[in-house]
Amino acid sequence: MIPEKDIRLEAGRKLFAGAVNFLKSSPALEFLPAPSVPEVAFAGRSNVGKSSLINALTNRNSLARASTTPGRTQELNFFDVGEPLEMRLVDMPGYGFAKAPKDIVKRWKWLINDYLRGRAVLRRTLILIDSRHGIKDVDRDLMKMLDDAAISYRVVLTKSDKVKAELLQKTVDAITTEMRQHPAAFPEILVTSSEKGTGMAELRAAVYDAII
Ligand SMILES: Nc1nc2c(ncn2[C@@H]2O[C@H](COP(=O)(O)OP(=O)(O)OP(=O)(O)O)[C@@H](O)[C@H]2O)c(=O)[nH]1
Ligand SMILES: [Mg+2]
Repeated sequence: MIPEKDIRLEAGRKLFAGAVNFLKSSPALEFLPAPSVPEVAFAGRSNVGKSSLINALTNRNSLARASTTPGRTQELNFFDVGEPLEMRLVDMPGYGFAKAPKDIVKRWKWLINDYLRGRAVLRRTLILIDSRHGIKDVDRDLMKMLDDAAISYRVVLTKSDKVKAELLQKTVDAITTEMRQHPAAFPEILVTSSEKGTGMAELRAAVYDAII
């Protein structure tokens, strides 16, 4: 018999083996695509690696625009996955970007919060956390909002290539413990590096799990 884990990994691989296409950018809620297929959203602080992770996950170099400058992604970007269409990935603007103008920060915050709270087809939000920095209070604010609204989310550590194995394990343990206190959080976290490809097979399986 094929182990359950291998079946999940294969399903995740297949999901992203076919077509992946940019659909549209939505600067405001009235421009969202029709809520016709399941969605998985990528949220996190500015520069945490959301766009890079979408590129690594889909094996495309520049599907989502990444940049060394925080504040690169300014709208909700939708990507169609599968042919026929199976799901959408949503790349979001970052939060917690101290240097951005106040009115822009406010606009992004409302856009992110309104989308996450109101989107019926949203199956899971992935909250990306930089392996070097761990969870910050802005991340906790988002988690609290999602807990209160009973919207399912899961933590994904990014840039794991930037920290030594021992420290990484400590961070994983601390975050796993913290996540147990959050009612809407998926208990197991994922560790990734878009740079090295670490954790991509697991992340594809996690996206597959969220939409079935
Ligand atoms: N070493 C390393 N660098 C990474 C990794 N993922 C992303 N980066 C770098 O981090 C920077 C930010 O990446 P983005 O993907 O643009 O981050 P973002 O979260 O989409 O940023 P905003 O759209 O501005 O919120 C870029 O310089 C990336 O090359 C990783 O796994 N390892
Ligand atoms: Mg981005």
